[in-house]
Amino acid sequence: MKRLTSIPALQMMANIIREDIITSLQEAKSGHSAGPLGMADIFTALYFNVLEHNPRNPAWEGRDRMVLSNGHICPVLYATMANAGYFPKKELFTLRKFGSRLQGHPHRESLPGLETTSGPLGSGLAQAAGMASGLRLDGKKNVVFCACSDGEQDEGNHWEAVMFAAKNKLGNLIAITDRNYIQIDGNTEQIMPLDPLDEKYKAFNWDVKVINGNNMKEVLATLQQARARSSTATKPLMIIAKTTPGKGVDYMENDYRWHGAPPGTLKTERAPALDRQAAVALEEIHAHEVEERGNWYHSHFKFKPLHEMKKELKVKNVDKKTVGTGRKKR
Ligand SMILES: Cc1ncc(C[n+]2csc(CCOP(=O)(O)OP(=O)(O)O)c2C)c(N)n1
Ligand SMILES: [Mg+2]
Repeated sequence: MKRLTSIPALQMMANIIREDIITSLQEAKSGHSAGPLGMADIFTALYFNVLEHNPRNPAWEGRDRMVLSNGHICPVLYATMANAGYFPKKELFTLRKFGSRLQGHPHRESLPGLETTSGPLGSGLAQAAGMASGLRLDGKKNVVFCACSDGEQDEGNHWEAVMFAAKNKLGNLIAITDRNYIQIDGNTEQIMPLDPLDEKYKAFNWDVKVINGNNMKEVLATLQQARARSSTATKPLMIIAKTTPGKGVDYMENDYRWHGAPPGTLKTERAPALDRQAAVALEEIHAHEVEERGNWYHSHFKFKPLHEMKKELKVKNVDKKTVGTGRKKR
């Protein structure tokens, strides 16, 4: 895996991934916007720098395990995997289509590179802790990462896994909470208060780090240090990443109603007309990128966002003929 090592290159990739999230959601006409956009920086840092993995050989035994517990944010996982080379970017147009390998919640046996099937919240950390424990028992050095959300920590099962991981001193387990303060119906603190979340993990005998999950410099340094410490650590690590839901699209940012809505489907006070929503989202992400770093990605073919590739990929109407066969066994 070729790593992106500079902060500007990683920030640029995160914005390409944001554009690809919007394009795939626009095509699907359903799915989740807020969480995926907020977590784009973290997934970029993981897949383009921190993880030991091989997109051309997804089942490579030496790989780190990346478990996505909050399965509904899979548009960010798919867009990141496509840009990293797990499958052709064109396939992002099949998100949520019948027969696609890119289901609305990840289906492990459909797509090589997925470690688990997810969607039912609260179960991913238990699966990741089981993997970490198994790897330790086998004397393996692989590290297990687990992304989870704040809303899913209303599930009791999550806290059983927290206790199991601490008891078994799983230093090879690194969890990342998307602390965006929203869940399906509103603000997390109004629905089921979680704060002080860092103190809770400390009390459960975990190491804890609180970061700005949209600051690439901080994200990268934290994830690199976390991976480096995991070979000797005797406590699991929780990274509480404070993110902005809907990051990059002004009319979506910090509005919980975009939790499960794609552009073009929801009228809000801040949103433009329905038929302009996807275009405005793309324009805003792109304008921000150009403002920060100039027009870099137009000089790199492989760094092109998906919506600009529609013509050259000859994508017309996506139907069953153009999507994967699904259920590919590994
Ligand atoms: C066990 C379970 N209960 C309920 C749901 C329905 N559900 C899907 S997403 C969601 C909100 C979870 O909050 P969070 O993941 O923090 O939302 P986000 O920040 O991504 O908007 C709920 C209740 C589910 N997927 N699984
Ligand atoms: Mg949330």
